[in-house]
Order: sequence, then C-alpha cells, then structure tokens
Amino acid sequence: MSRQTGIQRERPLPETVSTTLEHGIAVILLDNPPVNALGHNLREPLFRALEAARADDAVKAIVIACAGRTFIAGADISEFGKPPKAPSLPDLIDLLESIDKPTIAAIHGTALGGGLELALGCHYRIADRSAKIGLPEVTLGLIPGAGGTVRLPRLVGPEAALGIIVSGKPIGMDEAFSLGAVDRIAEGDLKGEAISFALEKLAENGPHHHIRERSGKLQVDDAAFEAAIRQVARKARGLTAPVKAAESVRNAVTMEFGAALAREREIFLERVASEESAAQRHLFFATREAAKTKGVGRDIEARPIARIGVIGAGTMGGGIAMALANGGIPVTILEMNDEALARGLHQIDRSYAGSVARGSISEDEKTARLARIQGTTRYDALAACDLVIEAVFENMEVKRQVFGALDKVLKPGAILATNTSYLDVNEIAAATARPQDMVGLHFFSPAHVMKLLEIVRGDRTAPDVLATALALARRIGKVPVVVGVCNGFVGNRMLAARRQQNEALLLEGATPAQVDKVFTEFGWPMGPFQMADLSGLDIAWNNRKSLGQTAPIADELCEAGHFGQKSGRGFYLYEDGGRVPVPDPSVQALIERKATELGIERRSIGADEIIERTLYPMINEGAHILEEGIAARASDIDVVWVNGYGFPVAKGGPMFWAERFGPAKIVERLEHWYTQTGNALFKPAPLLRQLALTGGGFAGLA
Ligand code: T1G
Repeated sequence: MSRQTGIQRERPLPETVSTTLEHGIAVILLDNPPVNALGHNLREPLFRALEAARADDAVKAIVIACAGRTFIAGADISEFGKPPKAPSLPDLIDLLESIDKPTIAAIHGTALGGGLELALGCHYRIADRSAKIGLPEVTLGLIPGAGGTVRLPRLVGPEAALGIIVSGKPIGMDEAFSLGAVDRIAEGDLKGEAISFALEKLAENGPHHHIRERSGKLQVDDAAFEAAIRQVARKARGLTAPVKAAESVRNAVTMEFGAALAREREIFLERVASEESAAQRHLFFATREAAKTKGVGRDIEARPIARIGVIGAGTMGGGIAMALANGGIPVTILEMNDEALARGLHQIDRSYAGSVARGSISEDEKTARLARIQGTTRYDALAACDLVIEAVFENMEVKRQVFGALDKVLKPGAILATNTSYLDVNEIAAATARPQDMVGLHFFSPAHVMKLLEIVRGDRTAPDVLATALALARRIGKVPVVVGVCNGFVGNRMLAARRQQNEALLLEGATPAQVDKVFTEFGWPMGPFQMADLSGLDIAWNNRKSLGQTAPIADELCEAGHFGQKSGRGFYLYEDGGRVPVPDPSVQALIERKATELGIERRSIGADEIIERTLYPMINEGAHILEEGIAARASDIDVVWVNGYGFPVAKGGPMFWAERFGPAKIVERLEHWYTQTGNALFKPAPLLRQLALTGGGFAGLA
C-alpha cells in the first residue's frame, strides 16, 4: 500500500492480457478462463494495455479480442457485493472513448453484459457468424451498469435496445447486423479479418465516431415507446430490474448523454445492493453448482443418445416427448392400444398448433418436431432406443411390470428411466436385471415448458448413467438437479409438508382464495390451491392413498370427481373449460362442514401465520433432506423450487430466503407452532437447531 496515493498495490496478477503489434494494429488479447469475466484480474491489465496502446505512436489502431471459448461474458458476478477495486468498468470504457485511433472489438462466442458494454466503448464491432450479443443483467436483478442502457439505444435505436435489455436474451448476428450493432460479420479467421477491417478503416482516413457522439437513431414515436415501457411493467411479474432498465433506456432518449450515464450508474448500484439481485445472483451460481454431482466428474463420459423411447402418451408422456423433440431428439412413444396412442399424438399436435398460433414456433418447425415423434403399441419397437422414459400411471405394480417388459427388449447399455414423481426408484430398479442402468428422470408438468429435471440417483445407478442424464438435461434446455431416493424426492416431499398445513389453515378459518392471495403477494405465479387444481388433485390423492394418508377436504373433492382444472372444478370453479379460478361456495360449505365434524373452531387467520405455517415446515423438511443427503446442497433445493414450483426468483428459493432471517428465527417460530398445534411437522430438524445454536447458515454446509 503506497501511503501517498492510498491505492491498494497487490502481488502481480497472472498475465490475462497480452498485446501484439501486427501491421501497426495492436491486438490486445484477453485470456481469463472460463468465460473471460471482467474481474479485477482482467480490468487492471487491460487498462494498462489500452493506456500503452494509446500512447504508442507505432499503434495506428487497436483490436480487442479474447482467447478461449468466448468473448467477455460480462462483469465477474462473484465480485458483486464485495468492495469495488479500481479501475472499474466505466473507467475502462472512459479510457477507450478517450482513444481517437480506431478501436475494434472482435467478438466470438458471447459478448454479454459488461462484455458488450466494453465493445460499445469501441468505434467498431466485428463478430463471428455464430456469435451472440446481449445484456442479460435483468436476469441477475441488475441493469447494465457501464453504459449499456445509454449507448445501445444510440447504436440500434431505443425500441430495439429496450427489447434486448428488458428480455435479457442474447441476439444472433443476423439480427445484430441488421440493427447495426455489429459492423462486420467475419466468415473465417476472426482476428485476421479484424486486422483487415482496421486497416480498411485507417485507409478511409476517419473521422471515427464513438457511439456517445451518435444521436441520429434516438428519435422515437413517444406514444409507442411509452406503451412499450408500460408493457415491461406488466410483464415483469413484480420483478424490479426490468422496470428500472426500461426507465434507464428512456433516460437515454430524454436526457443528455452524461446525465443518463450517471443516472444509469446510480440505478445499477441500487440494484447491486438489493435483496432481489442478491437472490438472483445466488440462483445463477446455484444452478451451475446443481449440475455438479459427487462421483460424476468431467472424466465420466455420457453414453450416446440417438433415439429415446417414451412409455405413455398421457399429459406427462406427451409433454416429455415434446421436450425431447424440441431438443432435436427422435422419439418413439408407446401406448397400450391404437386409440390411446391416437389420443396422445392428437394432443401433441394440438399443443404444437397452439404454439404456431401464438407465434412461438413456425409451421415448418411444428412439422419438423412432429416428424421426430413416432408412435407404437409394441414394446419391441423400442429395441433400438438408447434411453426409455416411462411415464405411466403412478402405481408400483404397474411400474414394475413395465420395467420387467423393457428389460427384455432393450439392448445392453440402454438406459431405463422412470418419471415417477414420488415412488421408490430402487424398488422399480429391482424389477430389472440391470439396476445400474436405472435412473429417475422427474419432469414437471407441462414437461415441454417447465425447466426443472429432478435426476433421481438410485442406490445402484452407474456414474455414466448420471452423466448421460445431466448431458440430456443440457441438450433439451432443462435445469438438472441430482437428488436421492425418498418419497417425493426434494420438491414433492417439501410440497407435502406445505400441503398438510394448507388443509389445516382452511379448516381453522382461511379460504383458498385468501391463502392463494398471500402466495401471489409473496411473489408466486399462483397460490397452492390454484396450483393443486392445475396439476390435478388426483395425483396427490393417489399418493396419499398409497401412503395411507388423508386430507379431509381434498379427499372429498376427489371422491366427487373434482380433480381441478381438468374436470372444471377442484378448490375453485373453472367455467366453460377455462383457466380462471372462481371461488366455489360449495367448497366453502364443505370446508366449514368438515371443520364442524372435526370439532375445529374457526377464527381469522393473518398473512404472517399463513406464511409461517406453510413455508417454515417446507424449510424444516429441506433441513431433513440435507441431513439425509437427499440433496447435496441447500442451493440445490432452491434450484428445485424456483424451476419446478414457481418459488419467486426475487426470493432466491426457500433455503436462501430462510437465510435472510436465519435458522434461529425459524426454530423459534416452528417451536411456537409445535406448541400450538402439537403437529410433528413443526418439530425443528436437528440441523436447523444446530445452525440456530452455532449461528451458521445453509450456504456454509456444502
Ligand atoms: N461472472 C463470474 N463467473 C461466471 C460468469 C460471470 N459473468 N459467467 C460464467 N461464469 C462461470 C460459471 O459460474 C461457471 O463456473 C463457468 O463460468 C462456466 O459458465 C456491469 C452488471 C457465458 C453463456 O449474465 O450466461 O456484466 O461452475 O457453466 O453454459 O453491466 O456462463 O465452472 O465454476 O454458464 O457455456 C452479465 C453470465 C454479468 C452472463 C456460458 N453476464 N454467463 O455458458 O457455461 S453482469 C451474464 C452466462 C454485468 C455490467 C453487468 C454463461 C455463458 P463453474 P457456464 P456455459
């Protein structure tokens, strides 16, 4: 530390930046694997390299390029929330904009977040045809913090910039080039073409304009632009970042460049400090950690998967077949008879027709996906499959029969998977002579939409079977979490804990609509009763019956054939086959009658009590799941709940949310409700007690 300057001087950083001079062009190469994140270890040497290139008369132009699989994938997310180190990214871009020599960003892989912002600090951008560019900050609860919301509107126009920024989705080169975000598409050697491009620009003899000097594209149709911004708020589902990002894009249009930039930075720093962004940053890393599982290192090779069989063309089987076909995988779907098969294939066709009608896929894409799905009623038609996923009725005997039959027809090395949502995978595996080739692949309804895939590791599941399941999840765009065998695995086991209290709350005085309102205000897309109606009350009913458990209200609804949306009534009424839940007076009467029969006095119940009696038992069950090693990390539980059950991303998942106020508070409230209700559900898990005593947290457990 030099006392005069007060700037921290640390031990020399590994060389992540090197400069070569070719034909008077300084090529500054960044090399900070795995994704050239702009951490301090890259910013500092890059700053020095740019200063040197600016000062060096031999340098006529500058190309910034990256080694490895991608251009800069953004700021280093792991640095957020820590004390900032100079130079910052805005410092770097200010330096870039102080350089009059042509500066060119040579983009391959992805230029995301701060990586694109740095490229926007250059005069020009050249990119590989396969490259993608984007500003995904909103997916981290942030907004671009180094000029993205101010420079991109000047380059591509405010409307296009707004779309790119609030969606957080990267765009490809055709779109980027047509918008003017990149100046040239490289068809071969990117670095070579970037140098030729620089020489071309030099030959044009300037001037070279930085984006900050360009305002030609800032004209907007005010009414249309304001309408687009209002639409952002409607679509944000309560998340703050997209709304703030839209506000910052508007500033780029209405304010002077410097003022808009300063305001963007203020909003960015507010977002960095927010709980919402902390939660979403937690989920970024948690999702990547969840894909790592003990005993399945990079050295374990996945088995090749060219064709997949699906058994059952019902709601789950059909959705799974679509998820696979959407991922480019040929599928053979088996049903017991032609009629059931025709019904299943018709449902798939209807679903794709709906996507075409909504414009989410083209007619050609529909045809291509349908062409990948073949139907059969014969088991031997599955003989060529590398993997078969069973999605039949949730009954152990039926499952064992199916796997017994599969064991006879499938080739050696084929993988057998069950989509059971709670049954014992080891018991199913025992129905075959190859339990090592058995795994649970638990999809969530609708399977072609929901992101989560619970990969259930049986006692005998081979490591390469797990590696294959993880690779398959990536291939079809699912978020995998590897879990152990227990009833309901991670998600449904915790859901059962919440569901048990749901009924108790209704009997003691709450209404389905009141409970659901508390949940939607908490940030869930829908409440537990509406969700139960959507997924079908009969699934949980069959599970309860198989476990000898009861739920007085839901059981009576099911006995009456009221299974939820699919039968037009459940906890709510759904008129004319619609999806809008309408409170049903007969359900309220049923609840009150049951309460009387059970001698339960009804009273008014507040929102805090609803939250404590539903989410705390879930967290408690989560602690038991960690104790038993069913989940490897608390963050895995968060990934399950956010991607499979709609737990609000702004809260980061149940275990991350619990961490905000700590195990001690949870234990204290659990004990309160245990005293009140005598229900073992509220008995604090030993792990929770231990953390409450030691002051530790879930994050430190892994
Ligand atoms: N910071 C830190 N680590 C990162 C990172 C980042 N930006 N991006 C990836 N990693 C790590 C990741 O955790 C994993 O680590 C490894 O790299 C490989 O990633 C000021 C505010 C680029 C599309 O949001 O979307 O810039 O698990 O498994 O599937 O305005 O990574 O191996 O230990 O995901 O090939 C904005 C985030 C930041 C992009 C590659 N940028 N990254 O996907 O690999 S905010 C982003 C991605 C910002 C400025 C602001 C993807 C990828 P590990 P991976 P992949």
